[in-house]
Amino acid sequence: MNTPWWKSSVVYQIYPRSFCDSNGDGIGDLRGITSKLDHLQALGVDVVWLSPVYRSPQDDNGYDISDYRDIAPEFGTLADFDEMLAAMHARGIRLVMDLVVNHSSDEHAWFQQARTSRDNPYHDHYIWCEPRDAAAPIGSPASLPNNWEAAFNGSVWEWNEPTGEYYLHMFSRKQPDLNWENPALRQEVYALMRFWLERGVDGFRMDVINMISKPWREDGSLPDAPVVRDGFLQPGFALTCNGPRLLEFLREMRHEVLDHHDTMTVGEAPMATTRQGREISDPIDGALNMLFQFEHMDLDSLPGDPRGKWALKPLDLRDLKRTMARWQDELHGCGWNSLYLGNHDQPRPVSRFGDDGEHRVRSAQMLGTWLHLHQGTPYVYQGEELGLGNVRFATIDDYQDIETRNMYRVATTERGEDPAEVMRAIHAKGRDNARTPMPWNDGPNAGFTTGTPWLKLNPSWPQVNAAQAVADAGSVFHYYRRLIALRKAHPIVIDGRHDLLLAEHPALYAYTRTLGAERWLVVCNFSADEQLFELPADIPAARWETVIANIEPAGGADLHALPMRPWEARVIRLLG
Ligand code: TEU
Ligand code: CA
Repeated sequence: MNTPWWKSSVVYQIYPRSFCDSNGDGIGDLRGITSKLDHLQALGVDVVWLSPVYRSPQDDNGYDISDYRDIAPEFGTLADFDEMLAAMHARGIRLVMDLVVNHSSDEHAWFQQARTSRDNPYHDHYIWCEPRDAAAPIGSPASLPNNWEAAFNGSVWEWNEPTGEYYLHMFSRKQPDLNWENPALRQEVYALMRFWLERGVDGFRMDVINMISKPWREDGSLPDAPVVRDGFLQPGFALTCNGPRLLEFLREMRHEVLDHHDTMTVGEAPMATTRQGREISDPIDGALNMLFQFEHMDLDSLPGDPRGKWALKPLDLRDLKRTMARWQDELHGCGWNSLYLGNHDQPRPVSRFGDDGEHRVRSAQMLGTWLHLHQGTPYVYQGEELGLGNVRFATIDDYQDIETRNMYRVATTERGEDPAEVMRAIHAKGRDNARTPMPWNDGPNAGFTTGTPWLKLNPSWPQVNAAQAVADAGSVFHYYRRLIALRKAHPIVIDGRHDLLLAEHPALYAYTRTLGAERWLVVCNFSADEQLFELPADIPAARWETVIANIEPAGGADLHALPMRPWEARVIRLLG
């Protein structure tokens, strides 16, 4: 059976605003991306996932789209896009666009029309609700259709005077949710997907795609969320993920669009379970090739705390083992996993799971080994191949992200939280950690721009930049290049069965991959202390050889008593 190209591919995510600025306005752009394709080709990636570049007021940095068929002027033009795509394809690199169709921008022509009248043909492209109590003041708890809090704070309901009703926005008030119950809206989405596929694009990453089916009740209302904190507003996210018609809508999208093109699709699915992962990525009855699930992204937050990801908790490695093993084992042979530790919404992995100080390079290489040797399609987020870490800006004024700034305001002014504690949470989990401009060299502004960067650079740029990494044979970059090459050369990395070892060890993470008679052992030390790895007695290892390691292996080692140095990673071929 021939392996689909997206199973053997490594994907590189570009956040265009922060990748490379070609015209000195301090904002990354399409021509900047085209100028850096040598870097991607040297790394050996096969696909680029490009975060949104469509026309947008940039309220949520492009995840609020006002024209799905045009390029935002700050990123360039459709001609620049075509030139970039041709240059990628000429190098054998495919392009996957970011499809944001749970919501549009409020500046989209559809919404501008929809909000004028209940009879407007575009009115039902969006989600409207009457006040719960018509006599209550607009915006008051008695008036609001339910108690859901938006992801970026405040109610999910915004009043629209011309039609005398509220519209739903799970994110910012400038991101009205689209009404997928409306077949006409769904056909609009399929048409815009065809527009990009016919332009040569190779697939889509689908933004919060598991939120498109809302939990409507018979009476046409959306139920209140459970009360988990004082006050009226409660987190509503969980009620809108994995709704009743999700699979139906996705299968329709596959039938209408995806089956007619050779595409790769990955659906962003907060709160997805392995069952949903299996259902949606089932090659026969499913709809998408894989999901971005979030279980491993929630392990360092206090479970059930209404502050969500901002309620910090140290990671227990055994939790990571349990969740990763479940996703590996339950999708093996029937679905497909994405593999990621970072993206534009998540803090930098080396700061979150490794050591961004003394052992930055080694721990970044260990994390890359851990991720890339699992079964699935790995994603490298820009800067991860450099071992780029988090930033710790001094004040909230240095942060740009709407999610961070809104949370800071509400936490410190409405909830009376200590600003220093809130800044500590922002340093650990803020999305701007991943959005600092890509450092290319040790010249002015790290070669990102000749102007003033839209967001401050990570101050590590004189030491941590692409030119330095490419020149240093021991860098994260060259180690990632070798990891990516492994996937090309060895079918076991693509198709081998995963088996977790040492489930209860608090610092060593070990698993095997087995394909036919071949078996590989992956051992990673997720700690700053030396650990002793002891291969379980039932695994024969009379002969073995190291496939790749981030530290030169010590001679005469015995797998049944193998010292693992701080942040050491080793991939071993067991020869029986
Ligand atoms: O993110 C959806 C999502 O779940 C985020 O709210 C994420 O969980 C959170 O930011 C983690 O702190 C997608 C996009 O990736 C994100 O950039 C957008 O802001 C969001 O949807 C709305 O489009
Ligand atoms: Ca620019």
